Amino acid sequence: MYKVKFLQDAMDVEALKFGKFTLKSGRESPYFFNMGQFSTAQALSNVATAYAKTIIESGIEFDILFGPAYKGIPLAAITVVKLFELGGEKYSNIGYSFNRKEKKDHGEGGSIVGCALKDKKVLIIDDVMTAGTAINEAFDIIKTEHGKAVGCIIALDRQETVKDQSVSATTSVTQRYGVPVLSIVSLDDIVESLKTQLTAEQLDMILQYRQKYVPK
Ligand code: OMP
Repeated sequence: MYKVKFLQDAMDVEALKFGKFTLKSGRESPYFFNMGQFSTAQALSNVATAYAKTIIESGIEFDILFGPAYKGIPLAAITVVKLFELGGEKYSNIGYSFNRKEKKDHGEGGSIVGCALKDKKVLIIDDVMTAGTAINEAFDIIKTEHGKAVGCIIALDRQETVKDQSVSATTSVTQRYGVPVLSIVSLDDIVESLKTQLTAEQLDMILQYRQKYVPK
């Protein structure tokens, strides 16, 4: 139910757009998901609810929710609060943290703001996974900080292959790091839930794109 609501909210705030977009990977996509469009109190509260419910349902055990800069920062902050509101006592001591893009050499110093990652079970939170480049950087940061990455949660799994590979980026992350990748929704969910709201041409472009980049 929260998946359908999340997708409807994404349409309402125009986070989910259809047209012609060039991705970080260089691919030309007929759709794009822009998390930055969730920018008002109610929209953010709904986003946090969808992330928190996905995490709670998974039962994954962790100490810290880590949001890589920049887009992961507000996501970690709002979701950790929502986890406590919805999940209660079990989540009361979950910490949050994020990295600075520029290392600070004065004041408290360091590159991590919030809970230190050392010896902690860390869940990474981010917006979208396409080729997995952004998430790989987050795993590197956690390793450098001597934390233990136990999984990732993203809003949208585009389910795409990484260059030259036969599996999706999310599967490849699971294989490489041995941890689960949770997502609120996937491209399949977009097609299923929104097909009646898309024009025949939009749907056709998305199905062609899925055929080309999403492994069976
Ligand atoms: P990868 O690093 O290739 O997994 O791409 C994920 C990043 O691409 C996200 O963190 C976004 O910065 C951006 N992105 C979106 O925000 N929405 C999309 O629908 C697609 C992308 C993208 O460029 O692939």
